[in-house]
Amino acid sequence: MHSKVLTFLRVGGSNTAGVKQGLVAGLAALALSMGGLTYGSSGGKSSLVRQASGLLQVETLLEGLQHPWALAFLPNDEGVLITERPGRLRLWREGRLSPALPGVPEVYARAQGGLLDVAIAPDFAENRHVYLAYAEQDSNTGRAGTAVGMGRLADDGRALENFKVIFRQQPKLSSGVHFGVRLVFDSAGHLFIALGENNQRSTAQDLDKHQGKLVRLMADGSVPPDNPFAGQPQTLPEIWSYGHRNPQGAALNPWTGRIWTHEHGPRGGDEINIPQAGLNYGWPIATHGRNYSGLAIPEAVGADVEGMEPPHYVWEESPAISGMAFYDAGRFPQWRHSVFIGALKDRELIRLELDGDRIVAEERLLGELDARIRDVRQGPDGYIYVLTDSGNGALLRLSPEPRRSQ
Ligand SMILES: [Ca+2]
Repeated sequence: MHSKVLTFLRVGGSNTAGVKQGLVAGLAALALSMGGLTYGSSGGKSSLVRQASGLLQVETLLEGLQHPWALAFLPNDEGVLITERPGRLRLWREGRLSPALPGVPEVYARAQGGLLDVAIAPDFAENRHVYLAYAEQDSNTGRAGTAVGMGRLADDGRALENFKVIFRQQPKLSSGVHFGVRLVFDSAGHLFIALGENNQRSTAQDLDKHQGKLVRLMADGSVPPDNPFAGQPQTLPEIWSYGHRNPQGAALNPWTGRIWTHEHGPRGGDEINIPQAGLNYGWPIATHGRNYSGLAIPEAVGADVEGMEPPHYVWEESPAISGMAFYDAGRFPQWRHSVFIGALKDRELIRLELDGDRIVAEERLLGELDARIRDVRQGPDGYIYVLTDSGNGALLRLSPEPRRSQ
């Protein structure tokens, strides 16, 4: 809202090693004026987006991905793991993309299903554990649900070994939609799994089902004894919070240590929540959204219902949000204390400015790319990385001004 994107021009990636900054700026200005297209130091296309706060460089590091869904950075410059929804896990390292890693489980790759999120263990350096979330089909009923497992990244990043399922959404109710799903660890090492309600609305309120829940596990899949419903009858002990619809964003707030999630509303009512133990986040009884037909959700009582938590932030019109990253690095000083969220329907990158937990401004970026944005992360180098969702999906890197080579 404050720094609307004004123009978008393809320009020369002029950040060759050793070129002085002034020359870089000069070439960038020349390329801007010419509207030319060349390749950056990454070997990919490079563009500049002008916004109120200055120029934003957008480098296409990688293209040709088939519906990429998530990325996870490995430590020590070991590269970036990328999932593709049809069922491939690949490693991008030093400008090269690996073939599909062997050892990934079979996935239910239909409609919204497939290989979805990827996360690395907080103690990856010791155990090399990689976590995958994916859609899995029940061969008896034909219905599908979300599953999570972990394996060991072996053979110098060329294979996943000893993959073991540590969580299965029960029961399986999806005929292809609303699997969620995002994985995130808190600073104590708990694994949170944000699960969709499989488009079975009322199940989000059922504590004996995993649909529409945020689940909290130990890293090995066991249930933490202090989970809010552990030991209670007719409830599933993995549940942390409930009443969620279809969450596709979850991230650890680095300033508070609390997990934030977001979820798709139906028509309207996409929301951000800061889920607390044992609380009800409303769906489908409390919602700002309506059915796609325009009619009210049958179970809905209103936007705010007593005993249910209102969203921390809500979009009355749905951008269709996916992926979430808090930004706390120094590359974009003006964007510190922001949270970035991808938008699939609105085809933009959303930046929300924070004052404490409060969201005080919303800015839309990258609209000129006209791309569905599926995931966004802060890289270990402090730049912002984005995945676009299509049959020719891309990995993009955002940096301020023409990015300076080392
Ligand atoms: Ca809600």
